[in-house]
This record gives sequence, structure tokens and C-alpha cells, in this order.
Amino acid sequence: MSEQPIVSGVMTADGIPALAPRADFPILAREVNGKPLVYLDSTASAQKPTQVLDAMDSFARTSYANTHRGAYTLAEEATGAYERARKQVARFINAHSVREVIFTRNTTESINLVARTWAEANLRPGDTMLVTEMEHHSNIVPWQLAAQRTGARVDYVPITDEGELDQAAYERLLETTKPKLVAMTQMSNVLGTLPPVTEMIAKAHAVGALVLLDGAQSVPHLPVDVRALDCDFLAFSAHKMLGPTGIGVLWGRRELLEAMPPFLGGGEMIREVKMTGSTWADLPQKFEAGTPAIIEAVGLGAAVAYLSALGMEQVRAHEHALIRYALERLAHVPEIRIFGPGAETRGGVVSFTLGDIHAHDLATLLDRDGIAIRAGHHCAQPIMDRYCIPATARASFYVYSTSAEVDALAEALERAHSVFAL
Ligand code: 7TS
Repeated sequence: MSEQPIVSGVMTADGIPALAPRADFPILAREVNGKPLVYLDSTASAQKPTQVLDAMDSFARTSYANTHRGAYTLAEEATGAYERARKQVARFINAHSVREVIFTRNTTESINLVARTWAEANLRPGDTMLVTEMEHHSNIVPWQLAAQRTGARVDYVPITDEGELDQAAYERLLETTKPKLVAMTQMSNVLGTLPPVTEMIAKAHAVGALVLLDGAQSVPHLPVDVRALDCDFLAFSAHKMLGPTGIGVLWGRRELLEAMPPFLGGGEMIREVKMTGSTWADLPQKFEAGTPAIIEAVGLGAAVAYLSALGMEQVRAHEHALIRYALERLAHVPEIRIFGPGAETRGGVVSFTLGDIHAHDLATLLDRDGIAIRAGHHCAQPIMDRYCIPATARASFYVYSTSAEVDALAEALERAHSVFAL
């Protein structure tokens, strides 16, 4: 790691400074290709503050042991730390009970857990699941697999030209298909769209459907309250919310989780094992087979503490200001095509194409300026099909992002446009 000074505070009077102290994020001090790093890929994975890195490091150095297994001091400390993280997460999303918080590997595993257990136990041939056209593949493929295994079918809520979910089509699909489950994102990782999920959940419940929310992008960026939303399942990943990779969360209503069969079998998830058969532990252990991601849970707890100290309303307000600024600034880039809705119903994500330049070429060119953006289909191929494009370039913001970085992006795109226009 270089010892460069922190790249921050280079704000004009009108600029939007970072919400979190950039000095908390050591990686932001490095250079890439001789330029200060401008990290605009938090939607894929967020950078980690010292507070998270130190919490994991200090736990590993002083209190590490396997959880739930020993009566010795270290094992008790490790179990305490792991379970403290669960309490922090439960409070963060306003769960009724810590027992409703299941630690998984990531959002993908959380959704697969529901698809393999609830879906297989409850779906019959001819049943319908409603998914939306703007989902990440991890909120499509598990339902397609569940449909194959159960004889149920998957229908899709379409996207409008503006990048919103088509609410009239949604209501029609609810009425005509009477789905057993609605699985939808609370924030699109490509278009940034924030669908009106509270109303959509109420409408789904009115026809008897359960609702799984993909919170991979919402939990890191907005206040998320499972009681106020009245959803049935919520899935998210630590690595997108300033925490480490290797741990994610499935929150579910207790009565649903209790009625569901186990997902993976093994140690920790049993009450009793006989050679003739086994019985299951209570929640949440029933769904946590094997040694969990203990150090990572400590990191997730520290990330939750960090975000809570910033305030999730402030996080949302910061990103709202940035995306409003970005949409205005980027609109001046020649030949840019921006996908997705206006700033009022969008999180801090902007996907775009620039003339005929391939998104990957754009990302490679911007990397020369130290600017990290993502290019591709972003694991959301149905969105690409919807707009008849192979790929987009995507920039995304978080608590450490600034309007100066938006300016750097826009200027680099203008340079790229003039290079390719030659
Ligand atoms: N759902 C959404 C809405 C996502 O954005 C992602 C990851 C996932 C699910 C899967 O999360 P995971 O932690 O299980 O991998 N999104 C992205 C992205 O946009 N670029 O890289 C990963």
C-alpha cells in the first residue's frame, strides 16, 4: 500500500464532500496507474474502513476459536462476538427477533436457501412465482431451478422505457397468476431503480403471495426496516455494506423459517443425530450447518456499527445528492445514453453507453486515469435484452464518494469520446 496522502477535500464551494472520513478507508489513499484512485464500483463491492479491518484483525489476534463448541474462555468469547454481530444485524433491519437472522455466505446463498427449502416444500405444479425483469441473476436462476424441481412457473414483471417496474402489469400479473411468491429487488444494481416496494408488498400480500426482497443494494444504502416494509424474506451481503466477503444474511419471518426444512445438513444444525435419523436445532442454528464465517461476522458487526454511526438517512441523502449531481453532469457528455429513472427514484448507480464505444474499452481506458468503473451485463442479462444492448458501463457511489469524483468521471468520458471520435 502506498503512503500517499488521502485524496479528499478537493472540493469546490459547491462540491459534495464524502459523508464518511475518507481517511477511514486506507485503500482510497493509493494510486492506480500513477493517478489517485477514483473508486466507482461500490455496487459490486464496497471498500472497508479501518474500523472493520481492525475489528476482524483484533478478534483474530485475541479471541479467536470455533463457536458454540467449547466451554473454554476463547470459545465463549468467540461465540459471544459471533452472536453479538447477529444482534447488531437484527437491530439494523429492525427484526422482531435475533432468531430470524441467519448467517449465510452472501445474498446469492440466502436466496438459494429459500428456493431450496421454502419453495420446494410449498410449490406445486402449476403454481406461479413472480420475479421482475430487473433482477440480478441471483434472484432469477434459483427460482428457475425451483420451478424445474417443482413444476411451478416463473413470470416476470416488465420494466418500462424509463427503467421503472410497470405497476399496471404487476397488478395484472398478481390478479391473473395469483403467485405464491414475489421475489424482487429493493434497488436495481444496473438501473439504480428504487421500486415502490412497500406498496408492491401490500399488493402481493393481498393476493396471498409471500415476498422476498433482494436487499443486496438497498441494505447498504437506505434505511431498511423489515417491520415497516412487511416483507417475508430479506437477503443481503456484508461485502456491499463496508464489511468482508464470505458472509451474508437471510432474514425471514420466524414462523416461516420454523416451518421450513433445513438447507444444508451437518454439524451445528442438529438437535440429535441417530443412525436412524436426525432432528433439527432451533433457529437460527437450523440453517447454519458447519463452522460459520466467524471473523467475517465480527467484521459485519463492525460495518453495521460504522453505518449506524453515520446514520442510514444520511447515507441515503448523500447518495441522492451525488446521483442528482451525476445525472446532470453526465448529461453533458457527448453521445452518452443513460439508463434508468430520474434521481428521485434512483439510488447511487448510473449505467450508460457512450456512442459505439464498447463498455469494456471504456472501463479499460478509464482505468488508465485511475478510475474504477464496471462494464458488462452486471449479472442482469434480461435488462440488457430489454434495452437491446450487450453491455453498459456503470459507476456507483457510496459513503466515501464525492462530486469531485463525478467530475473526474465525466471529464474522463469526454476524453474517451474525443479519442474514439478520431
Ligand atoms: N442482488 C443484487 C441486486 C446484486 O447487486 C448482487 C451483486 C447480488 C444480488 C448478488 O450478491 P452476492 O454478494 O451474492 O454476489 N451485484 C453485483 C454487481 O452489481 N456487480 O458485481 C456484483
